[in-house]
Amino acid sequence: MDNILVTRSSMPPIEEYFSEISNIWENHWLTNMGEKHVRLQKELLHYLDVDNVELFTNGHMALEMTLQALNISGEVITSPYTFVSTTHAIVRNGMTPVFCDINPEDYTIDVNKIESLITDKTVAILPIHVYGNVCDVDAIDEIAKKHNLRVIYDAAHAFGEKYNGKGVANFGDVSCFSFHATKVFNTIEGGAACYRDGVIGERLYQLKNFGIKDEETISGVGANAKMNEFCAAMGLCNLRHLNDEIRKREIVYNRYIERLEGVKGIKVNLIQRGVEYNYAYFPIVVEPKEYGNDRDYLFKKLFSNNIVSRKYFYPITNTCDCYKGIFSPEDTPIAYEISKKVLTLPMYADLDIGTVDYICDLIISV
Ligand code: T4K
Repeated sequence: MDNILVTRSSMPPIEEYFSEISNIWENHWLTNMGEKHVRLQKELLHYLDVDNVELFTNGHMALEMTLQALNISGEVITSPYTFVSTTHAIVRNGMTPVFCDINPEDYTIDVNKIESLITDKTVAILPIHVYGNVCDVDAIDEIAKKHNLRVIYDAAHAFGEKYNGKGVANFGDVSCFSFHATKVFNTIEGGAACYRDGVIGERLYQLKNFGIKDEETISGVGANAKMNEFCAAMGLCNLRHLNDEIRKREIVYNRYIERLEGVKGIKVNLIQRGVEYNYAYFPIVVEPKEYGNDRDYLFKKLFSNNIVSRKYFYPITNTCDCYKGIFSPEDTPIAYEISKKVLTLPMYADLDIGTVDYICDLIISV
């Protein structure tokens, strides 16, 4: 049996992609906001149910440039239970991450702990919609308004989701998505920032293109984070199949739930009320005392049976080598604890139900 990996990139039929890219050989336009870039941007406005979107070369640059575009400096309240990109984006902008713990139900930032971390240096909150679980956007909005803070959502996992009928990127000042190969929607590499304020949009557009305003005006210290035409073409193709892909993921999710919900010591991730979910990941939390073995044991057992699960998110970012001695995991005990117990099981549209059953049998048989 070939290894079953934690995910597998969605790809359109090869003929569809060839057909999409074929006119590039006529117009020779490869990058710098070409025709496919413009079309994808337009289609995403509709799909994401937002007013404004800017495309990027990847999700990380969307986050980094968003923080730069907001023109802020000081402390940013965030959570360490995420991919290291979130924390790096703050630090690489010369700002200080202040780590807030998560809640143990859905692993998003614990809104009851945010206010105690606010100081006179706090300028923003950067919460993460972890695994597609939507943060308590209403409470965050209230706190931000009360303390005059910016809110930037790391929505890398939440592509296409709705909360109470609204596109998830309509909350906060800016929401950043990742279109990486491993995501529900991919453009090979890619990302986007959805924003409210037109001034931020203008800055984002310039920053991703060296700060160029026009041929003779360089108004910002930008970099290069433009999405090229081949990536945009992949996005145009993948978007046509996305609803089907999400329905297939839903079938996989339902089977996992059917088999694993109620297994002693295994906590599954349930869909939140009011959320139209995208089935991005399938995390389980292993409680060693009740399960009889710990997460690492299960990881190895699955691995030796050709199932390559992943420990998303371990280590939490405030324990990464590059941040050791600067931050302490003791500040975020719940995130620290869950990071030692979590395992993300294979999840993708084409994962067959027989394989899901095989994975569940292995988990149950421990
Ligand atoms: N914020 C959050 C919360 C994020 O999760 C991420 C990215 C970002 C920000 C930053 O967005 P980007 O700048 O990446 O757009 C992966 C991804 O590289 C990363 O995008 C993702 N989060 C993170 C959670 O996971 P790795 O190191 O685990 O990926 P890798 O190469 O081990 O791949 C995992 C599995 O995916 C493979 O076992 C098989 C499958 N795969 C992978 C690749 C690269 C494919 O099927 N096709 C592929 O091309 O980081």
